[in-house]
Amino acid sequence: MPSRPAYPYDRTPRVETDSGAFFKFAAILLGFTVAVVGFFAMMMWSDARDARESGASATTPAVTSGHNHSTDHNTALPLNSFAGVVPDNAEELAKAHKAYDAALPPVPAGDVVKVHMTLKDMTVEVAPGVKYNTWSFSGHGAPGPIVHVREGQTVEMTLTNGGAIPHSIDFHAARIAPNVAFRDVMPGQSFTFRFKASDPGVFMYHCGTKPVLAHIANGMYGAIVVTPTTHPLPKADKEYVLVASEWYLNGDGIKEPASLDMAKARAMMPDWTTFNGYANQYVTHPLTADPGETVRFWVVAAGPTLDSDFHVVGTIFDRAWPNANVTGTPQRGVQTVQVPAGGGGVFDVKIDQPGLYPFVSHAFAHVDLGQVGLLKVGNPKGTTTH
Ligand SMILES: [Cu+2]
Repeated sequence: MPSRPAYPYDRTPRVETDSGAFFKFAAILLGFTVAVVGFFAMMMWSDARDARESGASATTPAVTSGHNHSTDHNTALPLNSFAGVVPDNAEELAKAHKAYDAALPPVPAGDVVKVHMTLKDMTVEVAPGVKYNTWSFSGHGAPGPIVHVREGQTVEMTLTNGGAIPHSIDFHAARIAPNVAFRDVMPGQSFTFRFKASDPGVFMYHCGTKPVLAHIANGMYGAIVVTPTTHPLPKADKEYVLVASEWYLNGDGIKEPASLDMAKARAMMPDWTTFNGYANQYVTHPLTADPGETVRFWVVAAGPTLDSDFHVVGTIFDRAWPNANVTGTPQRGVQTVQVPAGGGGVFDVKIDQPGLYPFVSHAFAHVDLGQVGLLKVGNPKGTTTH
């Protein structure tokens, strides 16, 4: 159990006044009362926790395997933060980590694009040496694969549930009855639905099975880019997809994998925030561009709850399409754009001067927790050219 200072009681400066004895007595009495109440509260909490844990261990083999309510109570109050907790060899592990490929994949040919994801319960790293039990859309961890189609193509989506509990997939790019298309798929089953990608932009997809907070927090999200054809975008030389998200851990994930701490997810107290699922991965393995190239970022904030305030340090967006409204006129000369949880944004930068340009969520707690990367333009001095 963590020891927290009993703030503010032990930090309140002592102020002596002339009104003297009564207030001193009252203060002592109050202090005594607080201590007694606190003691009994602690005992009750401890009993409740023991009861929960013994109950949970008797009925639930693992928090990854089901909708059991033990996941709701892994951490009792006060909530423990594991922010920034990494093993000693974190730097080495970060270098060895294979970064999620942020490059926008090409659009498949044909009128119908078949997408098949086989869902798998798996352990991934969300930061160097920090393991987490995810429900992964495709056996690659989180986010799921980048889906790229052209406006007007039909997406034929098949979800095979290789996990232990029901899951589903909700595409924000679709206009479709959710009770039909986004329905739960039972373990071992597959389900196929189609939708026409008529609205260009970058959209989130995610599991929509209840509790959605838990399913998204466990890594069930990704991005689909629908490239516009009716009103094509200006040419870009490099295109990258970034999915911002946050992780809520019930342990540090170092010796054994962490699972979801639902209380922290509800309290919006993440341990790590990431681009493409792993803290700081593009700091160690920067995205690249040549000087003078136009770089396009397709950004989704998956949450589950927090927005991402997208900003590239050392430059200004040449074009920004807030809310990924790519059929509209882009904003120019914009510094930071909010990408709402469950929403997207598209951002062009054109950088002439070689250097290392951090891209961040400028809500800076996010940077501290890992939602930062580097765009390496050219071969700036002082960096390797691997
Ligand atoms: Cu799910």
